[in-house]
Amino acid sequence: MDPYSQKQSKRPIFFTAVLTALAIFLSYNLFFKEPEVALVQKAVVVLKGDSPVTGTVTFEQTSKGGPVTITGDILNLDPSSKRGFHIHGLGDLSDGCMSTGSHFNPFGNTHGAPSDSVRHVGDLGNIVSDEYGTASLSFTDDIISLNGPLSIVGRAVVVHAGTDDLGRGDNEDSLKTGNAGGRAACGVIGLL
Ligand SMILES: [Cu+2]
Ligand SMILES: [Zn+2]
Repeated sequence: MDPYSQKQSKRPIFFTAVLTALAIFLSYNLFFKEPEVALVQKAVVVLKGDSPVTGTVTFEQTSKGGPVTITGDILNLDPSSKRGFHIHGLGDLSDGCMSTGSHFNPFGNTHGAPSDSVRHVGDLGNIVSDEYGTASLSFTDDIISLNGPLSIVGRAVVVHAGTDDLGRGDNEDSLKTGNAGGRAACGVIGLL
């Protein structure tokens, strides 16, 4: 074989390789690479309902999968009591707090305490009021998020009229609602 024809025969292989690499690069970028979206770092909810309970609660997250810090004050609760505090799945207040659905539960788990490995994503336990009926919140949660599929933005916070038994009530409802009773106040979580 003469050198000229040998040189020519390598060209199609070279171009096929370049085109294949290009196709892989483009399809990776089009279909697999996560688009970079700005991190949601802060959200807020204003609570009210068919009871005197009111409040404002702020959520903060500094990295995508990192813990969420929850701060705020909730007023006019029963003095010195524990009251159920959850993220419910829907941001729908068309029928007041009743239309916010049940506890945010994307994994189909049973109800539990915030520290349980099996819990609803929305299970934030109880808030505790002082002798004046004020609960000052300052805690973190590792499960809820302001970003990605576990984002609570657009969903609701519900403060209940009773105490969440954290799934330890030894009855069927305990593993669904924690027997936390009526919905004293609620609000939709929005961007801040
Ligand atoms: Cu609830
Ligand atoms: Zn729950």
